[in-house]
Amino acid sequence: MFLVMINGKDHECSGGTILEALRALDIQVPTLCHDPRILPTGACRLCSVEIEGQERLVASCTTPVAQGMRIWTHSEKVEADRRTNLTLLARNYPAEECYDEHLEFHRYLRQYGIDLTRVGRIFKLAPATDEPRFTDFDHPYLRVDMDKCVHCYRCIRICNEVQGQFVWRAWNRGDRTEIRPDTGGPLLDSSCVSCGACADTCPSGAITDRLVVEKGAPTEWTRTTCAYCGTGCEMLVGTRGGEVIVAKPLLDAPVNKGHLCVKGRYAHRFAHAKDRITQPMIRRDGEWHEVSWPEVYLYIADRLHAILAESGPSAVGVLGSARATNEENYLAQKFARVVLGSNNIDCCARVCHAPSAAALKATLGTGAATNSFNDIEIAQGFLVAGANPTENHPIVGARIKQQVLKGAKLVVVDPRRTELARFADVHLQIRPGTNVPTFHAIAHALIESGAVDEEFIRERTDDFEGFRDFIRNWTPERVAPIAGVTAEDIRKAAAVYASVKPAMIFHGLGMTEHTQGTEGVQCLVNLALLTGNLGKPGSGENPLRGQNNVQGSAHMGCEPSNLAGYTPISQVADLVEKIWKAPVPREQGLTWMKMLDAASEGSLRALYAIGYDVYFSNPRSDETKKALEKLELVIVQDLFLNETAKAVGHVFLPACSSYEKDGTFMNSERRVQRVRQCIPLVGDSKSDWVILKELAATMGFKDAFDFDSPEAIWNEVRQVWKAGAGISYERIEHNGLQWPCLDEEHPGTTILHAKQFPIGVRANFSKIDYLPTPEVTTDEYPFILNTGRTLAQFNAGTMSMRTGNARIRPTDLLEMHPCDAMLLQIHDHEKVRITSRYGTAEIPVQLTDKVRRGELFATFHDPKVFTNRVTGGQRDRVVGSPEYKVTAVRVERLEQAAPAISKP
Ligand SMILES: Nc1nc2c(c(=O)[nH]1)N[C@H]1C(S)=C(S)[C@@H](COP(=O)(O)OP(=O)(O)OC[C@H]3O[C@@H](n4cnc5c(=O)[nH]c(N)nc54)[C@H](O)[C@@H]3O)O[C@H]1N2
Ligand SMILES: Nc1nc2c(c(=O)[nH]1)N[C@H]1C(S)=C(S)[C@@H](COP(=O)(O)OP(=O)(O)OC[C@H]3O[C@@H](n4cnc5c(=O)[nH]c(N)nc54)[C@H](O)[C@@H]3O)O[C@H]1N2
Ligand SMILES: [Mo]
Repeated sequence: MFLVMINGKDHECSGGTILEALRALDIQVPTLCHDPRILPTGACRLCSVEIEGQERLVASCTTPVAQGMRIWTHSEKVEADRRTNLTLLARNYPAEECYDEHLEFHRYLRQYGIDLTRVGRIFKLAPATDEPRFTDFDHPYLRVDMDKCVHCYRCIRICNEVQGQFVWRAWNRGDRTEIRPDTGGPLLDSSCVSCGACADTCPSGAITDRLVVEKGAPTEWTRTTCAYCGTGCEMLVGTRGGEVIVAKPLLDAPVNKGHLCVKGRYAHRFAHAKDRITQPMIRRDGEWHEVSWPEVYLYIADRLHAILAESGPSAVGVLGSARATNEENYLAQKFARVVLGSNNIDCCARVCHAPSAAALKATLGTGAATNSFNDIEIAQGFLVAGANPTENHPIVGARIKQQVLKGAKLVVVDPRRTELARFADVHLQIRPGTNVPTFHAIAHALIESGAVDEEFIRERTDDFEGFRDFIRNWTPERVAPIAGVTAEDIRKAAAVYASVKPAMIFHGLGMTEHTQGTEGVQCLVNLALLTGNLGKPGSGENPLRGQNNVQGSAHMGCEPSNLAGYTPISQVADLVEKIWKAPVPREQGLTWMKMLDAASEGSLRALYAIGYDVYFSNPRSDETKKALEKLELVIVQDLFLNETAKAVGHVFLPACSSYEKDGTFMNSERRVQRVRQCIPLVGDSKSDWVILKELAATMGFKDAFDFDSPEAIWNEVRQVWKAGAGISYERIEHNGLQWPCLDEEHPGTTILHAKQFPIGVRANFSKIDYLPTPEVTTDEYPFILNTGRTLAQFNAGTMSMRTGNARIRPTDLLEMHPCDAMLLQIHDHEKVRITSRYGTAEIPVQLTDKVRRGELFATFHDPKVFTNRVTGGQRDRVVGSPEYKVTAVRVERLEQAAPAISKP
């Protein structure tokens, strides 16, 4: 503690800069170049204060407090200096600007009585150049007018220090200095990722949110959690007249710490899209007819009762929604089990990270990420395998990137040169589908070089000798030709990962969406065990989960074999029956993939798909469609008439977006966070939990579903799921809590397995045989197609395609190596046909050397392209997830008459 005198009064402060001390004491000094998210520079001098004994004023943002300092924050000298500095900053500012209370610069001008019309006349400098200042009024979200720039450099610094994009640059020097994007031209042509951090920090209105300019500043702000990916960013949603205008990141949010990406901040206009369905509908003779809610409930009840009476509970299936809340997913599985009497309940974790959950549960005992995002800043090294976080979990990606820029080591294992791969010490550009041998070879190299943690192996693992014998044959030399990388690089990857402690593993779908998805993840766990990177800060094995609440959806029991808490039915059914006052079915339920098989065979007759566009997102669309067409009743509950509803839907139930509801989401690091209603329900839509409750009541189960709020549902979840019992709504008013959280005193768990695993003190290494996928290239199908995501679009595209993101990324693209394209005479952005053994699609090509020759990468967000017409039918051997990442295809030019066979 330091004793200081401020403005004649004694204070104690705990150190840091003078500015931090002043802010802690609520003593306000103006700042223009300061933002707590970036390093202080002391450039604007507005925060300067007088310190007795020092002749010159000092910038409080860069000067540390010292014992006995006597500080004057508003002396005459200080205030005069501020006035002069502000006047100089204002000299070229447009005199006609109207006062905007949201802009710090405007507030200071007013506070210090600076009249822009006069300043200009007295001080305006002759322009140093004839070139007009940079403007950009064409970007869907940002509006740039550098006439209003006051050279605080906050945009440059936040872009560098938080997002790590380095877009904004200072061009020229002295009075000619001007801030422009890296390409000098419009933002859409630059490397900008539209995260909006620059607009968020700009104090003078030079970079602003376009919608705020067009629609007016929000009048209300509501704290909630982003509804896109599994990162779980908390934000303030700004609304005006019942419309979402813009979101602001929260500084105190543990996940995103004052940052958001293009989707969370801007991609929300889908909620107000003209084609949103807000009235229930029934399809008769091919035509959709609007009906009332009571009518639609009666219709569904009749049809489901008839099917249940004839064919029993195995003939119906329900899919929960990874986009809806925990409470809604809990009710969805309760609906399947109590109302329909069926364990045929699943969610899209099945096609996504079910292999991660299974692998982590089998090897370590808990099917979830071991560590937290806050470990990123502790980790000294990262292994990122089959994940592209700077696009798909952008806040996580930005945090990893910053840590790497500060010196942390990075190994990337991915067939494509992702953005993170460019920052990596080693990029193993392996062939799709070769994770198992690659990670075995890394394990081999770790053991061979002695780079293992012997103490950890001794105390926390079993049968290391057995594993060492098993791995002996998996030499980097043997694996190199299989994976298409050099033995040297494999050894280097092992050495880099083991060279620093602690090191974190993050993995994505490049690990799971394979025939050996679950087993591939088990091989990654081997590496964490060998190097002792488990149970410690900055370490662990962490799947980057997909949607906002996919972790929660499965965890709430939208899973054929597990009830809430991801606990096997046999273990908790008795307890659950007591709480539900209803029997829990014990028959093995069907996974989503098995439901589809059953639909093909005719034994599944009805499907209730909540917030999951199954026809569009499943692989091998033609087969999927054939199976879905056999169903007698397909109920789609969504915001939009999605591809499933259009193709095979019989009933449509209009759900509302997460801006319109209350509840909780569970993010990738096991954190349960609050979702709050920001705008009124649009039209006649309803929250999923209300629909489920009312439908259950119509079907005769009023009592079991008699909840009057999401909180009431959550409190039942806490009774069923022991590890979540301590997570009350009251406790997660801010920031959320990570499970296990056993009671209301429990602080939550940031790091799993610190002292032991739920399966015991020791874990086992997995000895997995490599079984190459049967999906192989031939002369007819010579390319390997890999599929995945892009920053600006999200999954089925139902949401992101209905926002300004459609201007940033209007359609899907097929990444192809320029040499392959040259041989096939394909030009950049030419539309081509890709054909696999399963189907065909037309898609524009993007030439890039991010992919290797012979390999292609397509996104799958645009229904006009329908990439999944091409993907195949192989599944993960353990949990059945589709092999989206490997499909043999050929590529043809559209204008070619005869289908030329293309050889890479
Ligand atoms: N912008 C955006 N963000 C999203 C989504 C979105 O659609 N758009 N979707 C959300 C969802 S549902 C999910 S599940 C997550 C997914 O997030 P990610 O897991 O990052 O998703 P993908 O882009 O599908 O695949 C990641 C990487 O796996 C690589 N890969 C393919 N095959 C292999 C292989 O055999 N081995 C290895 N090591 N790598 C391989 C691909 O080249 C790709 O770069 O993103 C979530 N976030
Ligand atoms: N080729 C290829 N295909 C893939 C993948 C791949 O890598 N390659 N990845 C797969 C993966 S990982 C996933 S997760 C799936 C994703 O596939 P889907 O789950 O089908 O896609 P989403 O876009 O996440 O959203 C599903 C639907 O939820 C609706 N929705 C949004 N919010 C709500 C809500 O609150 N309530 C209700 N009822 N509905 C809502 C949306 O409008 C949308 O139609 O795609 C899979 N398909
Ligand atoms: Mo996903």
